[in-house]
Amino acid sequence: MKQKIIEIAKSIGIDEIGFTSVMDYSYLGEFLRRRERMGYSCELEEQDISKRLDVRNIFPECRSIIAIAVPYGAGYKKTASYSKGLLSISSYGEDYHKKVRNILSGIVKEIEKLVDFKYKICVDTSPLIDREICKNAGIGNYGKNTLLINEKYGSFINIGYLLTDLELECDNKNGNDDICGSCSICVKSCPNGAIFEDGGINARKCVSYLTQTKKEIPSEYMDNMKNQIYGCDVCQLVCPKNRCNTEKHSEIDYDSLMVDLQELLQMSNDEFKNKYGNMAGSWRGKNVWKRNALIAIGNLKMISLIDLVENELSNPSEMIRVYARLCMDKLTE
Ligand code: B12
Ligand code: SF4
Ligand code: SF4
Repeated sequence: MKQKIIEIAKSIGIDEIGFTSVMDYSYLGEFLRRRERMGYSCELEEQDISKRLDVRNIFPECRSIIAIAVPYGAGYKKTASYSKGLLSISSYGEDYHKKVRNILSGIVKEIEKLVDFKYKICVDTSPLIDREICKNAGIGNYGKNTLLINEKYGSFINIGYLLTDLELECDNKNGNDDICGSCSICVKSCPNGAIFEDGGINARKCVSYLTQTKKEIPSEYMDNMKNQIYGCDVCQLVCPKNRCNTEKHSEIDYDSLMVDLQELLQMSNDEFKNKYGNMAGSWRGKNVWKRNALIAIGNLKMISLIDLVENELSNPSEMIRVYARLCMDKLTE
């Protein structure tokens, strides 16, 4: 059955697939509690640690997990723009939640032709720890930047998995291989110093987090957000393990990763949904992007937009008013 599933995946273009029967993740309990105590975790992850520690909490019948990696952004290189906002490559094109889910549904349909089985599809939004499950299934190993790095595609991979009641022969790769050695390029390159010297991150310092949170952003982190409107790619772009990706021929429409800041400030909710609603990065809604636009306008010193920023001082949203004031201070300092 395992071999048949590998062939099914190949027939729909997926060549990185793995299997694990590890259901109990309580071995991560102390690590997760320590992160929380140290203030390194964030509100974008499941807060109830006990829910995260056993796959059977969300799918009691689970016997085997089928994990896949879907590479993205082939050929992606660093973009610079001094008058636009930037989106991370993880938000490029069709929302990856939908894309990976559809691929997993395709695999399910084919397995169902062979056997009756129960399953649950997980991509990003479950309380479980996606990377640990996929690591155990043999999809990759951790880099110091905490990204799961696949041997063939590097870390520009979206990951997802099927919890199933099938009894499959599993790979179960439990150890952590040190794949970074003495390299620490990402540690030195991270704009906010979020990556620890010996690996791991303080999520609350990560620019990707800062572009998504609705909480107050400490002023000392704001300059380092530069003109990011969603996500951050720095620790992946600099990683030598991603040469397999960055050296590919680029087919990327870089314009679609750039945001017209003037337009964003003036957009209605419907206009925002029409233009950006299908992108993974728009999930927090227009006001969070608008807040980030105000930070970017301040960082880029876009004096030409000062009148528009001033209008935002009377925006009904308190968050927008606060960041409009900070932006005005930067534009007039
Ligand atoms: C919350 C969250 C975030 C938060 C916090 C991330 C973090 N590192 O903790 C923020 C907003 C910062 C974030 C950012 C990004 N995210 Co995110 N995120 C999540 C989410 C929803 C939960 C992650 C979580 O539980 N974090 C808590 C920690 C404990 O979990 P973890 O990071 O997976 O921890 C394991 C490893 O990092 C490793 N580890 C941790 N520290 C150390 C230290 C050492 C020395 C070693 C060896 C290993 C190691 O062991 C941990 C336990 O298994 C997952 C989806 C999910 N349900 O799992 C996506 C997910 C992790 N994100 C993903 C992506 C793509 C990103 C971004 C690249 C998006 C972007 N371009 O901006 C960045 C990358 C930032 C980074 N360096 O991690 C992918 C990762 C794919 C991959 N190849 O690894 C995931 C899996 C979503 C998906 N299904 O595709 N994310
Ligand atoms: S995504 Fe950006 S801010 Fe976050 S750890 Fe990587 S380089 Fe640092
Ligand atoms: S840049 Fe270097 S240290 Fe960071 S994840 Fe890549 S190989 Fe590891």
